[in-house]
Amino acid sequence: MEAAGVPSGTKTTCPYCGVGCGVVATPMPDGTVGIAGDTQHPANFGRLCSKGSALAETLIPDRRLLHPAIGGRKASWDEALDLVATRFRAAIDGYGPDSVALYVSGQMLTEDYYVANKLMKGFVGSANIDTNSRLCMASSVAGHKRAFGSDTVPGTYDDLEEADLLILVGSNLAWCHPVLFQRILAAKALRPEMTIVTIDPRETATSAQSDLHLPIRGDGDVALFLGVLAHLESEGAIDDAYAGAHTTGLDAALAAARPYAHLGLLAKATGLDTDRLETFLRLFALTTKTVTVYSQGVNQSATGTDKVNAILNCHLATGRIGRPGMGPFSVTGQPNAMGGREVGGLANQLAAHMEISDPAHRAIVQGFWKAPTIAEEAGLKAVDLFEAVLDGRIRALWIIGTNPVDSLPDADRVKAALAACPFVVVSDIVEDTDTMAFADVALPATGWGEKDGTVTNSERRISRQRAFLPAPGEARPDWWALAEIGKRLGHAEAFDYPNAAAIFREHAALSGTANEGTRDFDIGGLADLGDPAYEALAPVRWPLRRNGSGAERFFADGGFFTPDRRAKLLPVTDRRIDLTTPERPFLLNTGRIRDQWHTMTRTGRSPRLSAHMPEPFCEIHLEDASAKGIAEADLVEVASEHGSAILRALVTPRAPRGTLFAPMHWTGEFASKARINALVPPRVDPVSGQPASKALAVSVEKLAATWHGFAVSTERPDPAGADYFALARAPGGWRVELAGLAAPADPDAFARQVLCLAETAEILSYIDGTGHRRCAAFADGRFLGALWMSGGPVAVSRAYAVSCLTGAPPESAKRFKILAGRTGADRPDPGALVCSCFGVGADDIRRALAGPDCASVGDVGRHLKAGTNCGSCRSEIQGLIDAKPVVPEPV
Ligand SMILES: Nc1nc2c(c(=O)[nH]1)N[C@H]1C(S)=C(S)[C@@H](COP(=O)(O)OP(=O)(O)OC[C@H]3O[C@@H](n4cnc5c(=O)[nH]c(N)nc54)[C@H](O)[C@@H]3O)O[C@H]1N2
Ligand SMILES: Nc1nc2c(c(=O)[nH]1)N[C@H]1C(S)=C(S)[C@@H](COP(=O)(O)OP(=O)(O)OC[C@H]3O[C@@H](n4cnc5c(=O)[nH]c(N)nc54)[C@H](O)[C@@H]3O)O[C@H]1N2
Ligand code: SF4
Ligand SMILES: [Mo]
Repeated sequence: MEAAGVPSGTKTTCPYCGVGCGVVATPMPDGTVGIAGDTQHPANFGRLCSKGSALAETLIPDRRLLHPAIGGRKASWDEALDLVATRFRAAIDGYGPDSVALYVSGQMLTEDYYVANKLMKGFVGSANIDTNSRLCMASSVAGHKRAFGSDTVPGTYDDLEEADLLILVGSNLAWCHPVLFQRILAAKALRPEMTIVTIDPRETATSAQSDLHLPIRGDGDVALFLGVLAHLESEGAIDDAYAGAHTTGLDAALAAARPYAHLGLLAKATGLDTDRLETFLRLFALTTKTVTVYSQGVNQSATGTDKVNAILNCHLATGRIGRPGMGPFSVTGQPNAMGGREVGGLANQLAAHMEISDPAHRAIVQGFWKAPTIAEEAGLKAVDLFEAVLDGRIRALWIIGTNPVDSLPDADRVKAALAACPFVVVSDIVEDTDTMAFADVALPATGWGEKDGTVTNSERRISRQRAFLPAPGEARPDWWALAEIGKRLGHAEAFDYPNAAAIFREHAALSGTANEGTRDFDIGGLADLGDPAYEALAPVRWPLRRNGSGAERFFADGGFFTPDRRAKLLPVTDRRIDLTTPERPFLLNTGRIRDQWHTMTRTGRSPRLSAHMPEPFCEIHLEDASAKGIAEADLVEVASEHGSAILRALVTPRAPRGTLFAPMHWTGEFASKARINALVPPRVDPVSGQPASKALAVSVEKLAATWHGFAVSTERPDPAGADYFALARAPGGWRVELAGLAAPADPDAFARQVLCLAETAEILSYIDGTGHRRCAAFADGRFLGALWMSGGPVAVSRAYAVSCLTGAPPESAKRFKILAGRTGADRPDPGALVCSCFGVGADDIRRALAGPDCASVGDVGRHLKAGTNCGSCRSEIQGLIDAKPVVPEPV
């Protein structure tokens, strides 16, 4: 019972990563939303990471797309939908069904995704629907299917806690699946004998908390797991009973692996030293309860599918699969990567884990949908699909819930493709993404908190996302817009859905149709869920068959979904190639940071999340940096054969020699030139079609900037004219880093422009003896903003400058203090933000550590509260204790 006047919370699911945490959201009378972890949700039991905790800050009206638009002009839904249907119909009639395409997203709800797939494959009659999961999970899907005959994740999160050996391959779990990582650390605290091994070329927040780090050479993973398999054989650790009864291909796989039994060869192929290799091989051979978790360091590779099978081979050969504490575990990135696979959202799938290439499956789906047609062969995979847009084969394209101008490889070519396409529709929640700039028709979608449906997390658990806010403006759910087009294309009955529940029931019924245990994905048991039961649906793991039977795990006793019900071991080979050239001698690795989500359209709205790493950066080893004359905080230009980016150098001993790392997040909206995919070539895995986003050859040079600047402003700053800028939200306004090749002709006018000042603003400025220019602006005693400029990186305390935006209006006598850009002795500088929940900085933590009774992460928590809420920063705190910072700190 809620007390009178206290609003009751809505149980929903976090819209970010595939951990799939339960959230309780409570709209407050003052218009804000209270966010808490759902203590009853089996994914998180009440925990949330920094991104989940900050969800309320992203629910702001700023820049929301609120109504449909045609060519930038406001339009009614009817007008916009009629136009979409007319243009799609014209293309289909004139050029065939394959002349239209959908490009969708693992962030759509299952119900949205189901309707999109049904529309294309059953009613348009083309499989030209692909998804950003192609950039994310495609290699895992392909590897699973090659080995298991189905795209099955066999285990559960409990297995990660129960394992004696937990191997994290190409996964920065501490930052990318933080709550799952916290669960693992909690399990390890209870069972310290549990061993965590991280396999990643870089030192990361995850490797910092592992027992063993294997700093593998990029793409050395196939060789490493061939070495594991060979070692398992030589140690007699193959489970002959399991392999004999439930698998095929063991002999060929062993033959392919045997050369890697030679430690010297293995060391050469992986770049690892023999000591660490021997330790790891011994651990793997001796530990029955082994779980191998893998993520984008595996999937996003030209050898991604082979990496997956090399890992699966080792688990199949030892029978370590489907039993508690054992198994391969592909963690999913997006909140509904799994749901998308369940509905068949990839161009080479059908629906409900059925195969487009199987006539019997096609007949089941077509019959169930009562569809006039059914796509008979796989459609174009993402990279090829955009190539077909560019060369005119695709004449009408609808993009939903993804931002390909930033996230696809060769991203400037994607821009060119969209510019060339006769008709582009974009459904989003934000009005000005880099992709939206190319929309002929913009359709406003309801976002998290406004829409209703289901998502499936990494352990096959289906959870409800529930609405707790009204839809803003004219925003409508994506499934509704898709169904309206289905109706307008003449299929009123097939797309007549009253609500999301009706779509879910249909999806569940299809999964149970003609199944009888022949397909892994079966939620037939949910096909008769009434609307109230759907509304109340508690998190549930599939399979859940019509007869009520389910399965906690798959494959402990075989029962694979291949024709002979045996798994297949594959004789994979190491196809790694060296990509560097004398002109481009560095390898660029790309990935994620703790507090941003992809292209920042949501997390970029949160001042709290934007404070952690507020600029696009590039990690570089200190010896590489010194050889190139690059100092800490310099700006560098990184260039590939496809494009270039300007990034802040973070010089660190943690980066491997010869390799740079840059985040994937920054877009044209937040930075001048940091769209990292402009550099990434469209090189894909030959089996899965997944881009190799983790390795490309680049050059790096110091940018010849003659001036640098930093500003804070209550208004969104206008950086026009700067060769480099990086904008970020801050409490009370914005912050921006600036730089240029030539000094602004009129520095005062430039300051006015950057700070968006009216003529009436009072400006205080001076140039000090070293040529540093400082300027602060006020109106009616209120602080409006300040700009600092100098010849080199600006040495101003960012934390102090940002705090001026929310502080009390300064008395006239104190205004000059702002120009100094440093706190007084009375107010110590917090330093670079570490704990975003409590706003604790690195210098705060160092001061606490220098004092008495403070030596551990727990002590820091007791003194400063840092790390005691979401726990996402605990590895960074440990790094400060070890005097080996996990995150290189900007000035
Ligand atoms: N904070 C945050 N969390 C997220 C997301 C986000 O945007 N921000 N996105 C979500 C999504 S969609 C996804 S897919 C996941 C991704 O989650 P992760 O896969 O954990 O994240 P990444 O940073 O892309 O890459 C992981 C690691 O792979 C390493 N790596 C690169 N090349 C190799 C290699 O050849 N071999 C090995 N073994 N490792 C290599 C990189 O150095 C990197 O540390 O994160 C999800 N969670
Ligand atoms: N270089 C490099 N590139 C990468 C990666 C990498 O590691 N390195 N990782 C890849 C991976 S794993 C992934 S998953 C992709 C992610 O790349 P994207 O999918 O392009 O990234 P997002 O920013 O998540 O885009 C989601 C879009 O949907 C919008 N949106 C949010 N909610 C809704 C909604 O309810 N309905 C609709 N219609 N729109 C909504 C958001 O505003 C945003 O514009 O990037 C890939 N690209
Ligand atoms: S770990 Fe964080 S981002 Fe992922 S679902 Fe949980 S709260 Fe959301
Ligand atoms: Mo992803």
